[in-house]
Amino acid sequence: MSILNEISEKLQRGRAKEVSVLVEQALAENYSPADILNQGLIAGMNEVGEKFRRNEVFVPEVLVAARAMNAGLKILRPALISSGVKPLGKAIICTVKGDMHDIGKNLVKMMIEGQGIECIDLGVDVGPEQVVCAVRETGAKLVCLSALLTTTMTGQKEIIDALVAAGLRDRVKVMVGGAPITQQFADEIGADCYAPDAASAAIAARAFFEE
Ligand code: B1M
Repeated sequence: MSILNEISEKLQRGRAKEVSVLVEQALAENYSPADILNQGLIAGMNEVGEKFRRNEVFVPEVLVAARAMNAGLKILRPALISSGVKPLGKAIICTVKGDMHDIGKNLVKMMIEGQGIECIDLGVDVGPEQVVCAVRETGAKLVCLSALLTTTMTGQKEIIDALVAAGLRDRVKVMVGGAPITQQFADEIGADCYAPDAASAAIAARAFFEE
């Protein structure tokens, strides 16, 4: 079994420590951080997601797998983020109100930081007021909103509406993403950009700051 398959397997079984060790080993063996991420960690998490959908595993198993994913990401992080780059600017990132999913957000954050953009992470379950305050306090020029549930995706619109009401909409670009989000939804709620994955989110973020 290749080391990337092994990472995926251990992640699915929630073996956080073993995932960390294998990620370290893969980096030492010169596997690219992108391959470790996509073919190891994300592949494993996708498998867990499918099993969860088919009711073959339940929330506790998903949680331990998520912990293993975050443990692996922690090791991978320095390799994903290029060092010594002068920040292009500041971005705010969060998962919207009512939504606790943060693995995708954390990935997007890492990839955006990898583009030399300082990323202020407000965490999960974040409402419009918190985002408005953070934009005022930090002067960030980009707001990145993640939503993983069909029931919370409207939280992205509420934040955009709040930015309009606070007179801040012209000062920031808003990027949205997350599994249920589409380009059509992004257009309907007045977002500036939709990114389907962390890599395209990072490219779009860089493009905003270089405009
Ligand atoms: Co939840 N969950 N979950 N869950 N969970 C999903 C999302 C679900 C699709 C599973 C399923 O039914 N197949 C389903 C949503 C159904 C729907 O609304 N359509 C679901 C559900 C129903 C729930 C609960 C309601 C379950 C329950 O309690 N009955 C509950 C809700 C809790 C809450 O948030 N209030 C719940 C809870 C949980 C856990 C806590 C157990 C755990 C989260 C742990 C954590 O995040 N710390 C969890 C997990 C892990 C998942 C799955 C299995 C995996 C999500 C994930 O991390 N994927 C997920 C099924 C699946 O997606 N296969 C599922 C890996 C991650 C890298 O992908 O987050 O999509 P993703 O991010 C991608 C892109 O979407 C994009 O880039 C990322 C990387 O390329 N992206 C952006 C994300 N944000 C972006 C922002 C951007 C741009 C791109 O710009 C700003």
